[in-house]
Amino acid sequence: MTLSDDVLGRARVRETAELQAYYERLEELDAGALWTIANKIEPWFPQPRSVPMHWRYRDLRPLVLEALGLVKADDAGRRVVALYNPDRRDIAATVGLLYSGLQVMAPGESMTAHRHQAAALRFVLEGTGAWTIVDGQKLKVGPRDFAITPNWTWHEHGNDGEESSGPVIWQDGLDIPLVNALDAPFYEVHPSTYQKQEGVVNSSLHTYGAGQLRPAGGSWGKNHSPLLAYPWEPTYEALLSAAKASDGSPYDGIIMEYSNPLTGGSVMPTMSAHMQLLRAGEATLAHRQVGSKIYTAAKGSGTSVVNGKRFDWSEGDIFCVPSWAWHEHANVSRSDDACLFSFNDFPVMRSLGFFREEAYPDNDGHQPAEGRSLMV
Ligand code: GTQ
Repeated sequence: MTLSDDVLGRARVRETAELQAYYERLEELDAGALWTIANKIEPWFPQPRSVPMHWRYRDLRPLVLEALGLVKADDAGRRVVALYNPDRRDIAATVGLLYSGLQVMAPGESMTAHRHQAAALRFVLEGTGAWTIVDGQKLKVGPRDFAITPNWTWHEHGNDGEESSGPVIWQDGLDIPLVNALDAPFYEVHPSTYQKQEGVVNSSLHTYGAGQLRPAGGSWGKNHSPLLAYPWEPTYEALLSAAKASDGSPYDGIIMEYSNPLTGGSVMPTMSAHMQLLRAGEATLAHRQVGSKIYTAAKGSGTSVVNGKRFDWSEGDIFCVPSWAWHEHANVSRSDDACLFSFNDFPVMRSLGFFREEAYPDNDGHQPAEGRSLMV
């Protein structure tokens, strides 16, 4: 649908030599005529500079591992291969104002502690020895586990696996481009280089991991989830269990949001994450939302179509959906289920009143209640 700007209510001034001369005089005063740019800066709908992208794990993995021999952890700070949207390299964005990368740590390695205004999340792709200490609390995470590093919390990571257990590769997700766009970044290295570990390993999981039960009394008072790690097994079980009771969403299959157990809301104020189950043979309908999303194939393989671009993904692949882009997913396997992990900036959109969602319209431009698929 193309909307004409040649209407009352939009800027539609015809350029003349006289106006041109006037613009030049304004320019000298570091000013300008709004009507020359009004339609551009107030588009009818989102115009993301990010495009749908697909990064294949089999392409990236060898290069990520190669970094182990090329740079020392202490020199790199974080040994990460960042994923860039082509026109957004200048702000280090993977899509929209979200950043993602693949971090690699060899057995026995550990990184120094730091904190920053950007919030971070991790999704483990491979390796069994990964740990992170967040504000003194040590978490151990394994493949397909999800963990959060809320903004301004001290954090450091490592891999205490045996030589034989191999490197850890996990995916980082941060809101660095958002924080930078708002001119709000701060960064500190830890005064003692490393944190002192407090309490038992995985203490947040022991305390808040029961899901339907929460510690009685007490107060939390922080704007992020007190639960810092979300292991794969109960996540997958929750999806399988929900699938017994419901068909889920026509757009997403069985989809669960990782939530703050105290509020039911998103894990952090700027980013939320989901895990979804696509049953064997399941194909979803197309929809779109205001907000950017980064998907990771956590289990199995499938196909997604994002604004007409088709991505055939398998485990470890990452792809992105820019704001307001149509997208749908399919698990083409007849026998195996597939799971997609994703994270997004929807909490930002929701808290600012920007969030919208719509189903792909039918040929008459109607929004059919049951939706429609673009998959061919
Ligand atoms: O682990 O805190 O991929 O600060 C990029 C920047 C990870 C981290 C990244 C970071 C981190």
